Amino acid sequence: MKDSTQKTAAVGYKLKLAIQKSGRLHDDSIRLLKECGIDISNGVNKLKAEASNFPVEVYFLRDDDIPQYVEDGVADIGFVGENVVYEKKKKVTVAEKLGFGKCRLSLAVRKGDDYTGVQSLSGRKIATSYPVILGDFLKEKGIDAEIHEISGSVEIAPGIGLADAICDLVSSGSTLFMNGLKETESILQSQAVLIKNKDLSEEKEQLIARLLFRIQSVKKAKNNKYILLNAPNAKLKEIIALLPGMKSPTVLPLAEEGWSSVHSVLNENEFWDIIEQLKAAGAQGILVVPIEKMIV
Ligand code: PRT
Ligand code: ZN
Repeated sequence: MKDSTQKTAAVGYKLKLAIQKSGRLHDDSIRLLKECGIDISNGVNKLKAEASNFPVEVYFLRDDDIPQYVEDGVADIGFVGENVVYEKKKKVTVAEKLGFGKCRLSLAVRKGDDYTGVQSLSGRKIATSYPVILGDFLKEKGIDAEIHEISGSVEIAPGIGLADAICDLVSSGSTLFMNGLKETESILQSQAVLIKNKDLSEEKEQLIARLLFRIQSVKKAKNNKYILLNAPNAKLKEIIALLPGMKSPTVLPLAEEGWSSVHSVLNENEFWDIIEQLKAAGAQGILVVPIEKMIV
């Protein structure tokens, strides 16, 4: 791996990656690169920074500008929220969901308002920074409402009489709560994604494939846990049947006669269910260990 990285870098192919300069996606973007073994010098006050151990140059930009830069080929790829990608409607390819920056774009009205469904918004004024996504949603639902575009502090619009409803990003819901609003409809689930330019050279596509391979290994590792347990040999068959593993579990004899150590990998979604069943089947000394990278 290392040799081919150096070779590729030596012939001059380098990926240009755009990430958010500062804001909610910045730290997680840097962290993901680090988990992929890509170290960049701290470039918060710079326009760009270079990785020392992967042929990539990182550009620090405002999130709203990233789809345009990627469409134009100023950057080859970018990390940005799906909400921005769909709002900007630029010609880029969404290549991978990155698992951070999760939020939803939702409609909200004042707590005391009557709301019996989206049709309640007919003829009403909705404040948003996402006029394109909201417009498409209303059109699809056949609702004729007025969209009032504002660039920030959307949540205060109903309180100051600027709008009857809002359409904004929500994560914990506390901003809506503090402004006396209630969420009525979620119109888009969003997270950070890797977007790429539609017309890249074969060499750049190969670099992106290597980066995606690393990202997928990091994501898989986060969703899985390594599990070690002791089992009486008489119960081994039953216990092994409960474990999915990457192939089949590893079974090693313990120093104590009649017992074995069983090692496997469990997915986070089914984790607690399986642990309970393992205990009931006679497993003891269960250890659960995080996995750093998972190559399958
Ligand atoms: O300066 P720049 O233009 O780059 O940044 P920005 O200010 O436009 O964006 P920023 O940093 O606020 O958000 C970047 C991206 O993070 C967004 O485009 C989303 O993809 C993602 N994201 C995830 C969020 C949220 N969660 C989020 N909660 N973006 C904004 N919010 C805001 C929301 O607008 C509302 O004001 O947080 C408030 C609601 O949060 P809760 O927790 O109170 O519900
Ligand atoms: Zn922005």
